[in-house]
Amino acid sequence: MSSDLDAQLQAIRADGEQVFADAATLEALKQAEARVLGKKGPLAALFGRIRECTPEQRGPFGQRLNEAKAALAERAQGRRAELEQSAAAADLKQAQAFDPTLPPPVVARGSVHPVTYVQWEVEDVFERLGFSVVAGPEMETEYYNFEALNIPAMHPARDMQDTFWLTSGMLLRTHTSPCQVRAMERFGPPLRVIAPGRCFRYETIDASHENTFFQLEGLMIDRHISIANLIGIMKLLLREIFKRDVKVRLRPGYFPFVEPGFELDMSCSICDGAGCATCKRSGWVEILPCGMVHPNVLRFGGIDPHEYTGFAFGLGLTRLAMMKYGVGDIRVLNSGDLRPIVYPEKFSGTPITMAE
Ligand code: FA5
Repeated sequence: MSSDLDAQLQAIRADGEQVFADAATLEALKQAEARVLGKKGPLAALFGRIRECTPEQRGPFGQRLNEAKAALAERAQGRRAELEQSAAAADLKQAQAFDPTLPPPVVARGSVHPVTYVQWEVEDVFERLGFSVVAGPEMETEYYNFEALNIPAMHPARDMQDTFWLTSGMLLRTHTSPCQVRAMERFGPPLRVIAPGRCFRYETIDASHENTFFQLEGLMIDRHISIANLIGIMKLLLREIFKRDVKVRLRPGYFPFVEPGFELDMSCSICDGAGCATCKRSGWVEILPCGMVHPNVLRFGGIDPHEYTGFAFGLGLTRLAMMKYGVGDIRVLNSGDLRPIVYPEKFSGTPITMAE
């Protein structure tokens, strides 16, 4: 009986050794161990058959079984060490293939919107002249958008700017001019501010009119401010932005919040003044209305018009971007066209045009 069991024991041991040696992965080894050495394995079954031996044979056979079990466990452990070593070597190889000093892959990130870019340029010019950049709310009160700008409720000038009214009685600001009285109240005279921002008008959209567009308000108040200051600064602005002489014309313009008021137009850079859809065949684009702040507006801002004077302007930022980058249709700028514009360097050189 014992020799039969001995033969089985040897076969199990030889088989186990082979199975462990063949295990190619740690997982395969784990499964092989469970199969050969586990509670339901062939070795455990042989332990159960000790009772079939004669009493004299039991001791030595049990000892041989224990030896075989220990030897197999040792084999499995040896194989595990080998597999762990080769896995670590593979990890190391992979780690060496990763070079943390290499530059990352280039990811296309789009670029700054042309209106934002031109806004930065204008801000840069005015900051150098001692102006501060301020912001006002896009959702405005009737008071700041109209009344405080000398446009009372029944004034016909309210028709100049078709308004998106909100159910709350507030409105989406139709221009950045509400920032004027807000700035006067907040800072008092003397004062130099610009206020870039989004404006909204309920109007028919065409190549040069959007219902959502950007303006940049400018306001300078001090003693002895005159039209000469206004014109000097407007000229400097255009020269700095276009980096060349721009053909402009100044004509009288009516805005209830300035007196006198002007319209500053620039020669259309899409058609070079010949006339096109962007300039409505006139060759000129309205870009920079301006004027001397009306005494009533100064009063609304708590400033004595006998002591202080000032000028204000409302630069059409979106149109300025169109003129600068040759965008013939304003709708392109709100269209979500993500073609990147590569600006060579902040505030220098001419960006690649979006016009096709
Ligand atoms: C005004 O909005 C005045 N608040 C400007 C002002 C400020 C005058 C301070 C005097 C003193 P106007 O409605 O003309 O004015 O608009 C100013 C500029 O915004 C225009 O010259 C034009 O460049 C731009 N603009 C006006 N409406 C639109 C529109 N629908 N789409 C794109 N740009 C527009």
